[in-house]
Amino acid sequence: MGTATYTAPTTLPCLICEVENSPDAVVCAECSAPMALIQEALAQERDPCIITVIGDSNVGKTVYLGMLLDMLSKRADDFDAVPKGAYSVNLQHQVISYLGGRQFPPKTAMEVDEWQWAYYQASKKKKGPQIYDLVMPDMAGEAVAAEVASPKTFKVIRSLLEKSSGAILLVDAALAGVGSPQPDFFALKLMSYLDGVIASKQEDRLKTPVAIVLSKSDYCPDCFDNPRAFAETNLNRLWNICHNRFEHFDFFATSVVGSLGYGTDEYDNVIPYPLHVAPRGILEPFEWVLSKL
Ligand SMILES: Nc1nc2c(ncn2[C@@H]2O[C@H](COP(=O)(O)OP(=O)(O)OP(=O)(O)O)[C@@H](O)[C@H]2O)c(=O)[nH]1
Ligand SMILES: [Mg+2]
Ligand SMILES: [Zn+2]
Repeated sequence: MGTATYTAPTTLPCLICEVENSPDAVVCAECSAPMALIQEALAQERDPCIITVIGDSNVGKTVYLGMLLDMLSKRADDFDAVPKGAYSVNLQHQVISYLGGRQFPPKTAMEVDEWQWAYYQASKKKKGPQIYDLVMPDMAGEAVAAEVASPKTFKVIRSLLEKSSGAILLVDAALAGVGSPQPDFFALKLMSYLDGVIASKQEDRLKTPVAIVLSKSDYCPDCFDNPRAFAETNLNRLWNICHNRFEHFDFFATSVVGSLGYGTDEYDNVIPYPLHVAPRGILEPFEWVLSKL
């Protein structure tokens, strides 16, 4: 009677969806987020900061995120970033290996349990001891599209966005630049979905920073000269919703490859091959998001 004995927790709440899981689970039973994330977050005793990379299928999320993580772990600029858990390195490893073999990585599977998640501890050397525990999953664009079209199909996406401190929205600048309305409409839908998920009071503009990354800008170099002007002209619907509903947003031109070659696959589809990797504008959006947190 009265003797306090230590008992290990019988369940652990998922970091993303808060559903209780058994401590030896590998992935969350509800949303498939890796439980290693939760163990890691508990060990840090800090609330992790979730930055979500979103965008349509084929906009370049996997390539961008893999490259970003690789640059962070190579101490680009004055960032210092340490992957937590070997699983965090998989995405970057995969993307860099494919690019090194002059290929783009395959498309991300729809199944949530096949997404790669990365948990990084990042800090800026010049800015003193502030540490960010960054959680960044690589989602499939088709899952994002399905969730936006009919909410609750992919609960993990909604939970993630609710918990996100910042978002990086990728928009295909190459498509927008040749006059396709698809990137603008998809981005508009995503922003209005995001608005619905994080809105607290209707009248207030949202404070969550959103970096809009104009991907594949190597196809339209004028993007680099003035990303905002490019967006105002070619992504006007997105431009307007940003101004009306978001307090912190900005546009960034990025590209991962310097030159492309073309070949055909087994079905005679023409596909591009990255002949040489020349990342441009990868860190800027990320750095901007951190500066607004
Ligand atoms: N020119 C150019 N093409 C790119 C660049 N990044 C990606 N691409 C092209 O875009 C395609 C899709 O890139 P991914 O990163 O797989 O796209 P994703 O957004 O992850 O797509 P899902 O996994 O389907 O959601 C690649 O196969 C390349 O053809 C870039 O910087 N420049
Ligand atoms: Mg992908
Ligand atoms: Zn979960």
